[in-house]
Amino acid sequence: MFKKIRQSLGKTRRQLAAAVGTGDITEETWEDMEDTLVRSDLGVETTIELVDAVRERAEDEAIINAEDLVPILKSEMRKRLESSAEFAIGQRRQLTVVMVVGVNGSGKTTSIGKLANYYKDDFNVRLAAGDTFRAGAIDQLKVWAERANVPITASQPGSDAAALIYDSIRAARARDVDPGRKGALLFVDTAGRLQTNFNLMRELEKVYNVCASSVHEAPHETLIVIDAPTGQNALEQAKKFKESVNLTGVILTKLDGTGKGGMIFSIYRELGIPVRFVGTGEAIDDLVPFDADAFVDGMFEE
Ligand SMILES: Nc1nc2c(ncn2[C@@H]2O[C@H](COP(=O)(O)OP(=O)(O)OP(=O)(O)O)[C@@H](O)[C@H]2O)c(=O)[nH]1
Ligand SMILES: [Mg+2]
Repeated sequence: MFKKIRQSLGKTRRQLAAAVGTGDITEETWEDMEDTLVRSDLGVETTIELVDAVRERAEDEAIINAEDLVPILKSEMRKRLESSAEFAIGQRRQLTVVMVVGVNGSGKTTSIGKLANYYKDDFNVRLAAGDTFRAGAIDQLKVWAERANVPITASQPGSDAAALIYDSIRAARARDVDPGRKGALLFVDTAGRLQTNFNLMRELEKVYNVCASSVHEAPHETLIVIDAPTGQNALEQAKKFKESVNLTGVILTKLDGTGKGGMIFSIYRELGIPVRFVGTGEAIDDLVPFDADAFVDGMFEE
């Protein structure tokens, strides 16, 4: 399962292995470490903080060999990927509602298709075609529903997204809730939007509020899709989304296109929400649940 993440992290891995180096620790060891971490997209702040922490521990523990820095660096990295937030998918309830949001083209619809496929054995999954804005968006989600073999609730392009969500929740309640057996799981697709588009951001809030007022504690997860190649800019966008809706987690897509996983650290640092899934390609099974230990290991090991 982690093979895909490891492949996607190929570039970072080779760099990190080389960065720590071998032999005695010198001033250059620290400079190289810093350079490599920045180049792996960890961001300057995270990098400085990490290297300082590793350096302090290395001094405390009187470490002189560069190789011995690897476990320290790994444990400091791991510490920065901790989250106490429980993932709402998987907790027992009749109907779980998951909203998926983000800027245009980040991979929302594709990720929903993958998620539907991932969860369909354990839940009665339904898709809500909440992107009524972009021409073709509804048909695109229908194709994914077919591929994953799950039902979809859709309306006409141009119709009211909030009304469609309301209908989807009704459909899920009426047809997908299966007391004592599988719970219902509704994935809500939304139109891509720039955080600067006032009207579309209001629409997103409306959709959120429909979920909140129709289902107890919904949306149980509001996942923002961030594409890895967009880097730091994507984080700024995400911060703005956070001002409109209560984001609970991240799906990091297109990791296969960058080879750099360092952005994950900035997500934890700057957004304060956990990464839940990583997208590693365009196929239906190119989605991996995020696991911090495996991820950090994947950044180093061959
Ligand atoms: N390589 C790669 N491509 C991806 C991944 N996730 C999505 N894509 C591609 O990214 C493109 C955009 O994906 P969509 O799912 O349509 O993105 P979206 O966020 O729904 O787009 P809008 O609805 O237009 O805002 C498609 O060509 C996908 O195949 C991924 O993890 N890896
Ligand atoms: Mg879409």
